[in-house]
Amino acid sequence: MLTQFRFDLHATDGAARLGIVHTAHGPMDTPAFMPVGTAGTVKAMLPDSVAATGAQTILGNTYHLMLRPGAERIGRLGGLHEFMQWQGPILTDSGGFQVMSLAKLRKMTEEGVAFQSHIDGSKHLLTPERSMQIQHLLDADITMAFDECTPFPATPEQAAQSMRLSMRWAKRSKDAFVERPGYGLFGIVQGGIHHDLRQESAEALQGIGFDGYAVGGLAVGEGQELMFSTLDFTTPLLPTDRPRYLMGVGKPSDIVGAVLRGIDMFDCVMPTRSGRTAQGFTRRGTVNLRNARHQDDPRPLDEHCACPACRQYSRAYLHHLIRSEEILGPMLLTWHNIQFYQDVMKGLRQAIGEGRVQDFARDFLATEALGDI
Ligand code: PRF
Ligand code: ZN
Repeated sequence: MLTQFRFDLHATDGAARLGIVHTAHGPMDTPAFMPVGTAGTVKAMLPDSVAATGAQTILGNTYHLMLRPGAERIGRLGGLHEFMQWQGPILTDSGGFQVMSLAKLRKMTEEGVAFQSHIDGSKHLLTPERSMQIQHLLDADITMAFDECTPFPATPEQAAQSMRLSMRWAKRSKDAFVERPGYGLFGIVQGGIHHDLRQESAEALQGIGFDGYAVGGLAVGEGQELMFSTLDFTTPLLPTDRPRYLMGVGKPSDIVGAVLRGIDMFDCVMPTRSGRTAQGFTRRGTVNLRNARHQDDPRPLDEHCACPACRQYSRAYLHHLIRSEEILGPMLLTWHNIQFYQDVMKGLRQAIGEGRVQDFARDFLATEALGDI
């Protein structure tokens, strides 16, 4: 029997939700954090190590993979799961967001975005139809609609124009998406920080009909307070029987706050990127392992963590690896940070299941604010 793409909502606690997304490559317990594997690798991690942290789904990027090694090549080699040896679900971003932040000489029209590669200057055109085709070649379990992430700040007129273009692209994405059992397509709500535009966008997407709904255009410089207030009026506009995904978020406190506001899925480069720059997440906030205060410290980075970096090594050793620019330093810190994020998600899921997510959030934020000792 083929798995149908499905979202089961198991419990709610206030606006927070406990559920499971079922995909062709297995389930994802929600709220979920999906580590970023932009270029066909979660940087510095073997796929088995990523899975060992409890991560069930990883993210891939249309933009990067179409440029190198090419979507058709990955397709011929059996798809992204086979290529990178990740057995679980893969969600791919549609490319629009990355084109705007990375590509050179971009030209956006109704048709799509023409741009030059940041790698070799080669010319490309990304349209909703081509983005769907690429995500199919990659064999993404969850395909994202092609959108424009409205920059912040934007005038209400700019935000409206940008959102309406994304809604026309969302319709073209849906028309080009090939339905297959276990595979889903998510629409992306845009509209900046404007209530009326978010509502128009949420309604337009539900009129088209998607398997899940992402909130895009946040965490682009507006700050946590505006992001939370935008979520406060946006998530109630979304159907309760479909997963909700907050794109590119975020810090642990952003995630905890967004789960309280009804978000089910997250991705962010923060745990992986900061792991490569010597930053470690702990229950008492972040720690910079490059700092000399760690050089004689025999304690683990986080005594509550069961990852290899914390189970076997001292802060002094991690500090030594960073200072010596040894490859094992970023490897261990990345593993730890992904483990930390997965432990936060597991804590949130347990708390929602037991009806104590408000207490969990309060304790989490209070402990984080204590700072490292
Ligand atoms: N759209 C897409 N990808 C994204 C975003 C978006 O708005 C964001 C915004 N935080 C991150 N990644 N397609
Ligand atoms: Zn650890």
